[in-house]
Amino acid sequence: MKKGSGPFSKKGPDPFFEDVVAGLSLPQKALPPKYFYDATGSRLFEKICRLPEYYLTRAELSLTRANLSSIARFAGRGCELLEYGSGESLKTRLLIRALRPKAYLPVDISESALAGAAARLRRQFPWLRIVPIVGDFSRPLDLPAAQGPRVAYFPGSTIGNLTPEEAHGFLARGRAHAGRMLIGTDLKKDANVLHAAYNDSRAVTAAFNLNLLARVNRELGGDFELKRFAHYAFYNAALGRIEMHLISLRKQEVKIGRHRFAFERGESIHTENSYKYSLEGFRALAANAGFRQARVWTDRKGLFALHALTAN
Ligand code: SAH
Ligand code: AVI
Repeated sequence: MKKGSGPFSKKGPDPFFEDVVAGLSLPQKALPPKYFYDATGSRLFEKICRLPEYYLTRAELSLTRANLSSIARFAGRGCELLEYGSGESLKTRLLIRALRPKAYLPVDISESALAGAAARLRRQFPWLRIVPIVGDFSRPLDLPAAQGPRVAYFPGSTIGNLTPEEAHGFLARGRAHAGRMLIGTDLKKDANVLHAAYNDSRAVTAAFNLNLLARVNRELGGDFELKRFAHYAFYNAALGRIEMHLISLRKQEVKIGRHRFAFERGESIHTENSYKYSLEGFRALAANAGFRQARVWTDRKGLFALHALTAN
């Protein structure tokens, strides 16, 4: 078990432990996707972004490059740039070059991804004030006071990992952080294209999904046998989302500390939703949370969208 963490940590109850126990006690077992991103998970996600089947990153990069000057006009040069779920801050480099922001505030739950990105950005943009913030955007965030106009950037379709209700709450809270937002969403499309993106031929997505169980073993002393679970991802058309699950390949029991969890053969742990929005669907979601869509850009293939939102 990782030192200083786990159920018996001196720092008080461990939210990871509590969320895992609560999630595995539900009738449909579930684990929150934010726990994918330990150092291994963040590295695996970076690999996913480079897979031929995972079109999302390339589509968003290409639409950002193609529309950089109008994106910069919307954001306003010299603003403070706040980014939620910044990861390796790949697309952000384009924005930093175009906007020359006064400060860059990347927020991420993954300490390792945040530290790696900040070090690279400091080398690439020595003039830029970088304020990395380890935090959880699914809860109220305590941010340093803004010293000028602040624009929030939430690329990658990470908002799609929230349910529409959670996304509404996130946007409503975000109004206190920034009056303008740039949000990347994956668009609805042929289910075969979606299926391939979440079932890649090199099984990197499978490794990313299974790492969640490995992390429970490493940090919470769980005894999941990874070989006894399989990655499963499918498009739920009725709900407009990819669902990722881990399927128990046999009847078994898993221990985490003093807790025991029974699995039937074929029973699943629901690990992630990835919502795909139509342009109108996301515009309506943003409007309900108090944002007007000022602009929207899409890539040439119509795979991905970047929404420019202004608080009403
Ligand atoms: N923005 C990058 C990375 C997307 S991956 C891109 O577009 O490619 C999702 C990122 O959000 C990861 O870096 C992950 O660590 C972070 N993340 C996921 N859930 C989070 C949460 N609840 N709070 C903060 N960061 C979170
Ligand atoms: C971070 N997020 C937007 C990714 C997605 O596509 O939902 C996470 C991911 N899950 C499987 N592959 C990538």
